[in-house]
Amino acid sequence: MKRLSALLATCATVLGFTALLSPQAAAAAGCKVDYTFTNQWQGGFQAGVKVTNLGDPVSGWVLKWTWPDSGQKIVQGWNATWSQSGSTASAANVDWNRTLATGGTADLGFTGSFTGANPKPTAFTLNGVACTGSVGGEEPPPDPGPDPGTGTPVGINGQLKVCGVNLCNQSNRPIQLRGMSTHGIQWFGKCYNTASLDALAKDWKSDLLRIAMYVQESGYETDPAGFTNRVNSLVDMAEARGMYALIDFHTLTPGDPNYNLDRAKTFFASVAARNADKKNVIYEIANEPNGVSWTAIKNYAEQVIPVIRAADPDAVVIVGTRGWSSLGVSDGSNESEVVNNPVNATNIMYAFHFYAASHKDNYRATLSRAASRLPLFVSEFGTVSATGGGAMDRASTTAWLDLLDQLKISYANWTYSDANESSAAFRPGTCNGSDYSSSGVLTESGALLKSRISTPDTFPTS
Ligand code: IDC
Repeated sequence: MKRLSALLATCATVLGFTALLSPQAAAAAGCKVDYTFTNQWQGGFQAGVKVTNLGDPVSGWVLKWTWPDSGQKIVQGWNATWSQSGSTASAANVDWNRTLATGGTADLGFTGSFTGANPKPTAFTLNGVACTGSVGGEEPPPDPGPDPGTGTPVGINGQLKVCGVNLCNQSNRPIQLRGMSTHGIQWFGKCYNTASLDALAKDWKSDLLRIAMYVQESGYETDPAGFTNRVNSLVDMAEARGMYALIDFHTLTPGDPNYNLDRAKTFFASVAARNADKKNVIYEIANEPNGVSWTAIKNYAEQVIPVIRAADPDAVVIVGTRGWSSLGVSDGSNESEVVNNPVNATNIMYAFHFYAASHKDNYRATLSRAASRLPLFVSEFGTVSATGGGAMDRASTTAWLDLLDQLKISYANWTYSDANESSAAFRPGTCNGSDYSSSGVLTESGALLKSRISTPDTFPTS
């Protein structure tokens, strides 16, 4: 049967209609692909792709893969006929490498461009058959999973949980995570790459990366699969560096999260299933509800949280609060509406956001009071005004951060980006280069945040 398919494949290819055959008809029984980066530069890369046929000999083949990040484009390839449809790349044999004996190899390569992350594809097919890299019944060695690294925030703290009003680590001790938020990944994807995340983990010693996935404003709603992939690849990049990843469903306008309820269910079902075994993931289900009652927010939360729990039962979930996650203060209310009517779920925290130049003593008083009643997470704050611009308020920012440190409340600062606004940590244009470490690339806000975040953590282990 296999011989017959090979023969059919040969005839078909000679006649030039390989594409008309069902994939199985021209199938290779097994294959292995080595995809290596031979060079990378800002926005571009070169990759070598070595394919080894582990099955029956083939004459005429097509190698395919789908990038987990949709930002890659093949610019120019060699040793194959290259094409791309969406995030799926295809390399078809050229005349001289048409035949691949069992054990035979073909060495291909291409230059590409990318936006966002540039993860390697993980699944390949040769003539429609998955390249599992094994022959016959041999199983590939089990994947031990990435090592978060001893001494990293995830390595020390492991799976987090809410205990009382605190965020606790695997030793059941309260901890505070200090880190940065991306800007909208639909606009600033180029800022999140190997060099910038290395700087965040190693120079800033950040404990977490908040991944701000806008839903509107050219975000998730325009390309659900693409944005889901980009979030997942940023989760992996954080994990590889031992950082927590806060997946932020960045609703903003409209302010009623129920407008995006179906999208939220679809998105969280997918990311929670995909990341369930990871220890570094925290879910934030609605960035900043506004113009909407606490009852409506609570109702949204009680529909989305079970979707997450069904796939990933033990992850911490953060719920946005009324008035742009101000616990209601920006709407003239306060924390009592949550204290008296909490979300019916366990292992959750409530978001509190502030912008230091706009939100001062009465907001700090609310947070201080609420901190003994509710588990709070400052999943976003700025050193500037609530517009994201204006002058940095050093005194107010310092008062806020001292308070958060004292209360062991975790935080993420808006933004780890080079946006042309004073809330950004990097000067405009930084993300077009590869230097994220020198002091010259930092804004005033970036310098202050880096000095606060990079001080040693005190994570108790017993
Ligand atoms: C701001 C960005 C700005 C963008 C605007 C609208 O800094 O570049 O044009 O959003 O998308 C928030 C929001 C956050 C805001 C930020 C500053 O969560 O999306 O980002 N802010 O205005 N809440 C309070 C302030």
